[in-house]
Amino acid sequence: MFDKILIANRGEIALRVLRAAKELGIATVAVHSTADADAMHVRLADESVCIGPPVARDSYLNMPSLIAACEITGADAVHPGYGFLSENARFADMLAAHNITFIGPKAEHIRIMGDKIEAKRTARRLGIPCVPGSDGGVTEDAEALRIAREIGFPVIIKAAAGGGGRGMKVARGEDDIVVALQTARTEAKAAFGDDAVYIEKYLEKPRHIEIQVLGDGKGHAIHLGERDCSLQRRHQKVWEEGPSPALNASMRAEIGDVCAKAMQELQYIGAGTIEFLYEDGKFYFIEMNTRIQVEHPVTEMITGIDLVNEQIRIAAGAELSIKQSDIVLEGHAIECRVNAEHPSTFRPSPGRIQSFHTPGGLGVRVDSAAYQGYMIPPHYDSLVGKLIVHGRTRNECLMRLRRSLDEFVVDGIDTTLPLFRTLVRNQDIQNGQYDIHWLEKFLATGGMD
Ligand code: MV4
Repeated sequence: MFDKILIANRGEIALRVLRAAKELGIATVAVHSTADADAMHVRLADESVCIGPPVARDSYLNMPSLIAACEITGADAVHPGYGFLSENARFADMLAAHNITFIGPKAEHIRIMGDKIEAKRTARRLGIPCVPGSDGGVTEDAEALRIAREIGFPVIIKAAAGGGGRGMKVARGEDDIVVALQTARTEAKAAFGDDAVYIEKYLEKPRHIEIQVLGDGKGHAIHLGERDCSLQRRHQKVWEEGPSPALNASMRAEIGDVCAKAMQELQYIGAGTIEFLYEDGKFYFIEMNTRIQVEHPVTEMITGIDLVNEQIRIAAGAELSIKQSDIVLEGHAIECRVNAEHPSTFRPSPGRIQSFHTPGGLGVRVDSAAYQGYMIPPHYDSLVGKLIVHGRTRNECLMRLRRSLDEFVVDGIDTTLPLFRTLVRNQDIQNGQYDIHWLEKFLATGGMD
């Protein structure tokens, strides 16, 4: 096992990793920018190193500073959390060259999944169902038109280097395809320095359902059920829940087994998430994330598995502590991302938290690095904390979420808590009847006015 883990992140995920490390008896090193000198992850770590100025590019994304921080403190492993360097294959390679373990998958797998064309090709080879579309990249107008006619309109053109919704163009008919292709290529080049794009059938009203997987690279891989992340705004997830209100046990087992077998074949190491669009009873692979995700607590609440503990142990060479038959999904969990934003305009609201009171009680978890008097810096994402609630049934979970939201107090800044108090009382949400466009439509039609 590792002696000391450096946590290359900040905020609630840095605390989450710190807690898992401490429970394994592993010493922790926090790193921080000058803007985060009084952050909670710095206070709770055994040691801390300042790695640069507030701008993330010069601190949390600064690979030489992070390597130096490992060498100064004698850390033998790095947990990247999510965001920042968590899916950077060069960082994984650089750590390996310095004999430091990257707590995550092989660099090769990060690289494959980072290229959305390569990811889809790999998924298809492994028997994972994909959205119909081009086999690889598309450069020529005639080729794009031929593929679009073959799969049928509407189609969507996506950047190979994109993901998370950036660089997508929908073409509804033959007249749109040339402009969509050229615009997508130009925007992809500008945003990612890579103009490679691919084409897919555009699904009109899917849900976003993702499968959590764990592999030990030693021949074992399992799935831990799904999370339904359809409630998003501008490609930012707002509310995540599991199990999905749209699935039954046999569909879950079927897609889960496909994912687990694929990860076994790939000899995937660590935690991963396979993202699907789900429409009319069918799953379509879109992307794979090779990191721990913001919404991982939903899965932890319904499985009882500590995903970060598994990540650390697997990276240290251990085998999976559980087999597929040990995974029993129990009850229902919902996560609300409480952001420092106005609840209807979503304008960021950095500033000092005047009072902070978090809900508690059976089935209630709050993952947050905030505290009374904490100054939210303007340089990073606006997450104040995650409220995760578990119940024996979805309805019990909704009622528990309602009372937890009513207990939660964050004064001094705007937060999205009022949005969640409205959503938890909404009939469509209570019925589980929503797709990826529901939230934006709700907001556009005055749902929060
Ligand atoms: C799609 C799609 C419809 N059809 N692909 C957006 C984020 C990226 N991960 C994939 N995205 C989409 N891909 C096909 N073939 C619609 C979206 C999409 C979306 C997906 C998940 C959650 C919210 C979304 C909001 C708008 C569009």
